[in-house]
Amino acid sequence: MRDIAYIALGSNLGDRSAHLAHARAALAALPDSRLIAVSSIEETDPLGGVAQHSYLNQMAALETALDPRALLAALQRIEREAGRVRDERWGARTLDLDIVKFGDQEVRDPHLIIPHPGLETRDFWRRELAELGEIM
Ligand code: A4P
Ligand code: MG
Repeated sequence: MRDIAYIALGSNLGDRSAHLAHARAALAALPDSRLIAVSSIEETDPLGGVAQHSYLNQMAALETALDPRALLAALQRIEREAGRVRDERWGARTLDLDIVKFGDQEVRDPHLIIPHPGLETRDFWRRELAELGEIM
């Protein structure tokens, strides 16, 4: 079965638009998947209280036959390729990819929660989803 996954792209370090462009190309190249739409890019103030640069955020709609765990593994590989260094939680990052929604699926694993809990509080995610025609 193919579902539509909504993937949040975020970058606040280095060439932010280049990191988002890399992420879009990498998503489009995933196996058994088709990048069907992307929202406009928004510049947003950093959440989380750690002093850092503003973010560029964007939402992608990916039709995929991958299951949520396989998709998470693929996204983490794309983050690594973009040179992300995981140090401080909520800290600056070249590229962050989060699965915001995945069809109607709900996942409650220790390492994967779908829908993403941040959906409740991140207005920019909700705006971007609305732009893609996704009704919450
Ligand atoms: N994980 C659990 N559920 C998911 C999911 N649905 N999608 C786990 C992706 N990952 C999920 O993430 C930590 C762990 O979350 C992963 O190992 C995965 O197993 P991470 O990307 O390694 O670390 P992080 O991003 O620093 O932490 P976290 O909790 O994911 O934070 P967020 O929610 O990603 O927030 N401000 C603005 N303006 N814009 C932003 O995009 N992003 C963040 C990061 C902070 N401030 C921001 C923004
Ligand atoms: Mg994250």
